[in-house]
Amino acid sequence: MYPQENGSRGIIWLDGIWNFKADDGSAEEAHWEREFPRECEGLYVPASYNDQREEKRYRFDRMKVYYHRDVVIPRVYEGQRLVLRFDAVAHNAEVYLNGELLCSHRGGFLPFEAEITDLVRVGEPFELTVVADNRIDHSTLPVGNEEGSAFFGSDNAQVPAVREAKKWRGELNLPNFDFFNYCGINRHVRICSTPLHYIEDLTIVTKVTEREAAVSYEVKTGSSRIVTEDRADTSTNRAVSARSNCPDTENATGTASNDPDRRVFVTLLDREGAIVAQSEGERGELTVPEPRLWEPYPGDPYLYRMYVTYGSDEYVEEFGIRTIEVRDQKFLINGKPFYFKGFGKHEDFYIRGRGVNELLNVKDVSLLHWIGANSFRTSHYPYAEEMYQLCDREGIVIIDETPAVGIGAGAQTDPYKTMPIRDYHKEVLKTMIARDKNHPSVILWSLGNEPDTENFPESALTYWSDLYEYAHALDPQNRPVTFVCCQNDYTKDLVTRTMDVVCINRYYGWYNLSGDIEAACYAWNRELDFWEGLDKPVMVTEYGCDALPGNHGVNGEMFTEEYQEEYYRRIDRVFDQRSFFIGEHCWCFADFGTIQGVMRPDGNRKGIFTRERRPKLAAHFLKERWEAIPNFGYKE
Ligand code: E8X
Repeated sequence: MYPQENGSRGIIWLDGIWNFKADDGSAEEAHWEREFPRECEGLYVPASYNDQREEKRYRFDRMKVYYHRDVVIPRVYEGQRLVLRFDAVAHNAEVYLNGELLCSHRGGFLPFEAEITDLVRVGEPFELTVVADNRIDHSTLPVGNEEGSAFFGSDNAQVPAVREAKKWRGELNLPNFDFFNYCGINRHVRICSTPLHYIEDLTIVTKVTEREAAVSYEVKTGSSRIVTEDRADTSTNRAVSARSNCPDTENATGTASNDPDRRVFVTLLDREGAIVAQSEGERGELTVPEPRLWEPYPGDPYLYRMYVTYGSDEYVEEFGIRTIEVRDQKFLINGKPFYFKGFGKHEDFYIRGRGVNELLNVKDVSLLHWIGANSFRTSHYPYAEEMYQLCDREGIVIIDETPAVGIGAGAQTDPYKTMPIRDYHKEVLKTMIARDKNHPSVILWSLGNEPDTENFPESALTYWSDLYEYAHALDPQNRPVTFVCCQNDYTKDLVTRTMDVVCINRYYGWYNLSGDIEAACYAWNRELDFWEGLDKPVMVTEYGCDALPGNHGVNGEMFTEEYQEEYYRRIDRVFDQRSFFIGEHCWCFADFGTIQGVMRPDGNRKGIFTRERRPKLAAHFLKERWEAIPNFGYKE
């Protein structure tokens, strides 16, 4: 559950300057987790560490880095359950409290937490050490490039001197994906307090009928481990030399069902704060007569609030009432055919790297409104939770993607056999859906981006079908499920056509048919002929070309702003001819940092906006186009 400050809950923010030191090879032996070196730097949290200082290692080395700080919990928190929460640490993390391992976590884009109630004493300082590991390989999501081959273009690996030099260089930390491997404590760190008996989870599902909506809810409650006898399931938390801060563990035991003081009450409020419906119990169904539906901007993204109490704990969740359905090659929101206008994005900015950036989120959503977009995909990983909250409120539609990028497109060997990621991928999917399930803005799950589906189509089908079923089973709202298909020989691909929405990334006129937009349009038409017969709605989740801002030409050639503008103008006309074609996401919203390479002049420059968020020429074309395309009924 997202942390909340309210009448029953408090937050101690641990954002700010932390002690920082990159492992120089001696960390393990010298036990930095217990004895943090006095010679260290101050670095800002939350943000990637890579660009905060000029140290070359911070950008290029494969390594662990150590963060450290002292924490004191104010005495007013006496008797409360205390949980240390990390919104995201990339990629793998270990957390130590006073030198003892508190918890560890795999993956850099989802939250994790550990209860510390009995491990700390309020009013007395303790030490926190976080070890963040930036290593990427075949077992991580996103996937690392263990072969060390050039990601884009040729690296002349057949030349003996090149081969020998690569061997001499040894292990690098290369990505199998096209964004900079920004790492560290990328999102907020907080200590969150709740009462000892607390609301652990809330699930909201809405159904709309003719004149009313049924809002069903389920509340999960929990108790601090200091009041439950069985602590076996939190055994990663080892005892630390501090005694419990709760004096009254005896009287506090009990469960929700047998204690009349700890019942669940639920109140449903409208936007103005008026009570719409009320209920009691851990699950139930509330009726909203004549509901105001959540509609994408410029419609009204109306939000209701569910106020839950359980004993002395309380929690408020904003939610929307809306329906989603895929039917007859259409994507229906509230029963109306929706047309996706927008982008693939990144969490990426100067200096902060992939660090949470709420100011930039506000700016980006504002630019989405400005340009007439209604949606984006969280390419290529789940974003910081604050972005989803903002989009709920601003009426932006989200395709929510797991960090499964780099699963062997173009591979010589079957990645589904060689990469040990199957179970982990499922785990990540589960955590993402659990985290984001209540957001009205989230309308489609993406299982991953551009895996191999062409060289090992059968293996791919087994792998992705399993995840597809799993996602449907996990989501209480049962949203549509997709994955994003790489430019490939679509006739060999067996997976893409099995998804609820066909999402394709295509670079006709850029990586192939380079510089020839006319041929690109022709190719698009041939491919769309193919999809037309397959009875699924189709959208493009990436298409685009690099444009260097300020680079112009009368006859637009590659890398000019004119070429990018013409590319979109002419290809978009092709999309307009096809009724089953339900949306266009340009790649990319803004220029972004990535691995160096011969095709990456100061990053990936396919942005419609520059990295500092200035519009390129194509932005003005898209604004004109998208302002004329309604959210609903465009292809009717
Ligand atoms: C690109 C994009 C990349 O940034 C994104 O993360 C995934 C890529 C193209 C795949 N899709 O290069 O700008 C290239 C396929 C070539 C046929």
